[in-house]
Amino acid sequence: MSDHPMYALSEEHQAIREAVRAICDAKVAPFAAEVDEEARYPREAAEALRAADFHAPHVPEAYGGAGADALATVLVIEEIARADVSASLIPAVNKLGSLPIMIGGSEDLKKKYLGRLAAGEGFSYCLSEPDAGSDAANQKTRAVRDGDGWILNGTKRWISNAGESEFYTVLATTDPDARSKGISAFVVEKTDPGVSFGAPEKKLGIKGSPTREVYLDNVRIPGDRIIGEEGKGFEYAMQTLDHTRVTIAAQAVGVAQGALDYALGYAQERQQFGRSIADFQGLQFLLADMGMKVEAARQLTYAAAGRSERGDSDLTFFGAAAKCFASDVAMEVTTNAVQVLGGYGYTRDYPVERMMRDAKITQIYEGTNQVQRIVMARQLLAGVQSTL
Ligand code: COS
Repeated sequence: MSDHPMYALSEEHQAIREAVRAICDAKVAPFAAEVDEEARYPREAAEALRAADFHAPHVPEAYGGAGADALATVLVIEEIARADVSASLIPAVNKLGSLPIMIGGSEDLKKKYLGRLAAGEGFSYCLSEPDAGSDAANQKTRAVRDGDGWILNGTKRWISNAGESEFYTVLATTDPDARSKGISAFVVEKTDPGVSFGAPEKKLGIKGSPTREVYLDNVRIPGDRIIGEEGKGFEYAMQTLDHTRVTIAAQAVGVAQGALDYALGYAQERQQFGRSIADFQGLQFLLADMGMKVEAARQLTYAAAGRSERGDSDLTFFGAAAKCFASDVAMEVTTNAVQVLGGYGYTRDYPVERMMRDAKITQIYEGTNQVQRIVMARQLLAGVQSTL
């Protein structure tokens, strides 16, 4: 038998969780309400995460990054989301934006852009468009060859951290008749002439993470900015989502844990009928269900992270399952946390209504939970078996 702990986090992984939690207690949680209220970028969190190398922990050491494995990256994102989901988009979006390069990019692209990401410049992912949401292959953004380079035109919508990020992975069609086989991926820089941004969307939650349109107006980029092969962009985009849906599951677990922790504390302090409300079995059952579901979501998420790290053949199923299950749990648990706090939970004087609003996006982005169910069913019907 190996001396590896059976079904337990390694000491290294536990140490990462503790380190992130300490930073979040000091530099993320204290600003979360203000960031939400003012719908402003979480600068304090961004600086603290950058200083500790938790802003883009997935970047390999060979490119100047922290070299965190997929499970460690999940732990970082989960812990940040426990304090503030908006701030957890910093490492999550940086992984999403740069993963296409890690999957399909040339060594030169990796050296150039992963190094700058590790040094603190952000990376966003531009797949969605006004008419390409769930139907991601319906790309209208066009990339046309121009001598040695490419010219890009189009509108990308719902782009997380747009304007903050220095770099953008842009999916565009290079052959409009070929649907998914005619899509290619490119790196666009914020400072490329012709790049501009729409007004920040006015959102229900994750107000600290700017969501804006990205406009590409005759943006000319050099030929070496194509990621991998022409026509393979959709494949890279889908492979990327297989991995990053695990990070959305991590956000969901984190925000659910944050809401549960708050509800547990409140239930023991709040007195009604001459005793703490935690003494009532009706509330105990609610809390028990919340704890049980958070833990089930966490286990599925960590199992998916292992598959992401190893590149297992059932990652597509596990990424979709973890994201779908954990985000449904996050919505239920945060809603029930509001219920535990009663009228107080419904006000902005307490953090649980923010957590409930923030949780909602995890059921929507990186593929709606309806799309996740399509992905899971296709995998099951194709006979994909669990690698365990
Ligand atoms: N890994 C590798 N290749 C994949 C893949 C994956 N996970 N998923 C699809 N592909 C490939 C397919 O194999 C197919 O190639 P072949 O024709 O050679 O088999 C090609 O990509 C097209 O796939 P498919 O036919 O399944 O595409 P659909 O148009 O039916 O779309 C869904 C599939 C709906 C699953 C996809 O569009 C999707 O994930 N939509 C949601 C997008 C999303 O998450 N948006 C959020 C943006 S980030 S906030």
